[in-house]
Amino acid sequence: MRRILVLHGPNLNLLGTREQSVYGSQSLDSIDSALIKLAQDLGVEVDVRQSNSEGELVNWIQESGTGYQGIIINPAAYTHTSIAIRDALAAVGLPTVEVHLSNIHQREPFRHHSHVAGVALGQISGLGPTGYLLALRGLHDHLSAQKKFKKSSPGSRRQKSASR
Ligand code: CA2
Repeated sequence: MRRILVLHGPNLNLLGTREQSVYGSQSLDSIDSALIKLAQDLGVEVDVRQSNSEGELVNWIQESGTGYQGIIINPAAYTHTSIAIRDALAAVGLPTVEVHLSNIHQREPFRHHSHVAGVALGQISGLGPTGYLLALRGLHDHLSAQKKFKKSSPGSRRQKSASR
């Protein structure tokens, strides 16, 4: 079964308890439950983790090279500071979707730059908890398309050259 690693960065464990005007009222547990439910519907497995530590996130990204096919990550404040997380994602090379609850481009200038965006398949920002669900659907579609392409491309190339 396809396995997706979902990583939440620092302070996201506080969701629903403070700053509700920025991040909404939903708790991290309830976001995770909705993701797990969608994953079941799609027939994929999600492994969901949260850490306040940059090193722990880097270790998890490195370890995902075996046994996982994609990553969904909200690096939280590390989005704007962590070259280590970007380098780990680039090293592992798994398709990665970056998610932000708030629209980082409408906020303070220091939140406008993401170190992760340049190595991500895509970024979803500003759609609240729905962003995680869209990320899972998008990653699932991407992996399915990749699989189809890998299966069909050598054969179709052979067919094309044979018919010339
Ligand atoms: O919008 C997002 O998802 C962010 O990644 C959230 C980060 C922020 O540093 C990024 O610029 C954008 C902050 C997460 C902190 O979450 C809290 C939740 C409740 C109360 C306090 C912080």
